[in-house]
Amino acid sequence: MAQGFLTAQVRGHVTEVTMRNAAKHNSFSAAMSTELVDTLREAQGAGSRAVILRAEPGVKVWSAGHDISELPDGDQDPLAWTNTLAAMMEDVAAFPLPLIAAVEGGVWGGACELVMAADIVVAHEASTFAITPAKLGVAYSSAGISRFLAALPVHIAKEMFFTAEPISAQRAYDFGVVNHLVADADELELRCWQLADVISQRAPLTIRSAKAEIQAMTLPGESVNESAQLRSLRDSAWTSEDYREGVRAFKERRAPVFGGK
Ligand code: LCV
Repeated sequence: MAQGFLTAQVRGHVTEVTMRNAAKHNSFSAAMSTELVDTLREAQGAGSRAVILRAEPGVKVWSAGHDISELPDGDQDPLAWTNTLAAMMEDVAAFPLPLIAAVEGGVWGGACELVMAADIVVAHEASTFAITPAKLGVAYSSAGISRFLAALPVHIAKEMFFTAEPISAQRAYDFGVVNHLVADADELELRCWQLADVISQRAPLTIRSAKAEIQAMTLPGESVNESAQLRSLRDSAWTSEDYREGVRAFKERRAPVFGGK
């Protein structure tokens, strides 16, 4: 059921989805995550052959990632918690149609994974990209990390995970994460629609098959997620005092102080 965090516009065989919760920097609450998945399914059901995902023109933040107010507080068992953004990412990654991310503004945390999972990325040259779990003390899922590694060179992925500092759109372009850099919001829209229109004139079954093949060849299967050692490392972060400190610090608008336990 749509909650109004997103709108969809259909033209020909293309659906353009716009994130419209700028007041919360398009952070992904459970409701917005569900709405995105539902909207993508509707686009597919309506016969679209490509989808553009964008924010409203002129925003400073494309998306601030997971809605931090919905992360578990630390006084509840995080292992019993359902990570709604991670669940959304599974559906986005399995989405069979070409997904074009039209990026303007800062892209943070889980939203950065969303951009990495898109098939084509067009970005305003002032955009930035940051992978932020080390600022919050959370452990990132194996499936999520595999999506970063499918898009980024390994040393860059490590630098981004370890520093949590944003990189520029130009750097992202240099690494091949961004397909096209554009100078303004009009050009962003135009370039995305041009790409989507061309894609929608090509053979849909060929594209669907190519996308599935590329996903299968660039992303590992379930076995990595099931590693007991990795699971134990993730659990030790989720149950740590540092995780509680990271979330508290965001809410108190201060820098976190991590003790490593
Ligand atoms: C809820 C928010 C958020 C937000 N959630 O504006 O990848 S992981 O592991 O890190 C994963 C768990 C994840 O994705 O976590 C989220 C990662 N995201 C971040 O670290 C970015 C968090 N946001 C920020 O650092 C700032 O908001 C930026 C730098 C993006 C923009 O700063 P600015 O001063 O322009 P505000 O911080 O004032 O944000 C405007 C409103 O949006 C809320 C924030 O609490 C504020 O709400 P109020 O107006 O009610 O105070 N907001 C921003 N990000 N991720 N809420």
